[in-house]
Amino acid sequence: MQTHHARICGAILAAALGDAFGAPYEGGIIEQLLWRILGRRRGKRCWTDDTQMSVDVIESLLTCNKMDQDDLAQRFASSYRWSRGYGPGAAKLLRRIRKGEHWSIANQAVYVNGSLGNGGAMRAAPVGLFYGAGDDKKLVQAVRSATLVTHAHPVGLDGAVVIGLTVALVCRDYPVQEIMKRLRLHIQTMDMHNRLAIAERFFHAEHPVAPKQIAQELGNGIRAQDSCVTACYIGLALRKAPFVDMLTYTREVGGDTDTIGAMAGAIWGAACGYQYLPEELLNQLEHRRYLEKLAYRFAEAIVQRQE
Ligand code: F2R
Ligand code: MG
Ligand code: MG
Repeated sequence: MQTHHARICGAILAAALGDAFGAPYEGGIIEQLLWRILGRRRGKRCWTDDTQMSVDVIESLLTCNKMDQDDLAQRFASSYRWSRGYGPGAAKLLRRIRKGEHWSIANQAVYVNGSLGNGGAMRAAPVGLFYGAGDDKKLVQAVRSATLVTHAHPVGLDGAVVIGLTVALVCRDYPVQEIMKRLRLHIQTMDMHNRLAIAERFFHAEHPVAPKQIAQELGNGIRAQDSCVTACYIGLALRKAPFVDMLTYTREVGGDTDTIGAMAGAIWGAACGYQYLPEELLNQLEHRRYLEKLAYRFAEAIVQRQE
């Protein structure tokens, strides 16, 4: 597998692993008990909404060869299953779309200003990879369009830009300082700028900052401002460490562990490539072969676009 292919496949599979192996630790005791029942199928680790919606994004991009919001909305709505652990607002919104409401109405029907959850960011990596070779402006526009289908709030949109742009830049080996500089150019809310400023301070430290401090200062919650920069920091700061160390660190940060794991995983995978993912974990992943084939097809399509 060529380097660029390996990085694209790495980003997709690492995100799925981060999701499936983070899910048992997400949320409070009730969510964790529920996931003990729902989270295993035929001996495999199930993925959650994070991976399902990323699969929808990839399938949509492969079919339409561009970001098509109407197509995406239909895919999100038809693959929705409560057992994948969707966000409460997202679940309501997707059921409305299923009943025929247009996404541009539904995305402001649950929360007046739209959702600021991290559900747009958790599926932004494939958009970043697909538009990665063009200029940042086009990429950011595509990420915002893909996010808007369910997350109209400026903070929800900014969270997706943080993840989509970071994945695209790390895939092309940009240094951390340059990634931070470019993120600052495209982020529109103070909430996200403040988190980025903290992360930049942490990047100057010699070793990765302790997970507890990350949780306190960057956040570990379900809202975009409490998890996207956190994942960006984890993925970048631990990109030279083994994948399992990144997973353990994410678990210690706690909170929304499946989503932080999925977003940090995408960054880690784009930096390191598929070949560095542990076989032992891949073997436990639900629908591993399907995901690998999809990721490979996606990588082929991206490389063709760029030729
Ligand atoms: N659903 C889960 N995990 C179950 C744990 C739920 C937890 N106890 C909790 O609700 O705090 N995980 C999956 O959901 C996350 C992605 O969510 P998404 O798609 O963004 O959904 P939603 O519902 O739109 O937003 C999530 C929560 O954010 C708050 N929120 C959003 N917009 C808001 C607004 N405008 N004003 C105030 N609050 C807003 C709400 O609490 C939403 O429930 C991922 O973790 C995924 O794994
Ligand atoms: Mg989830
Ligand atoms: Mg989550």
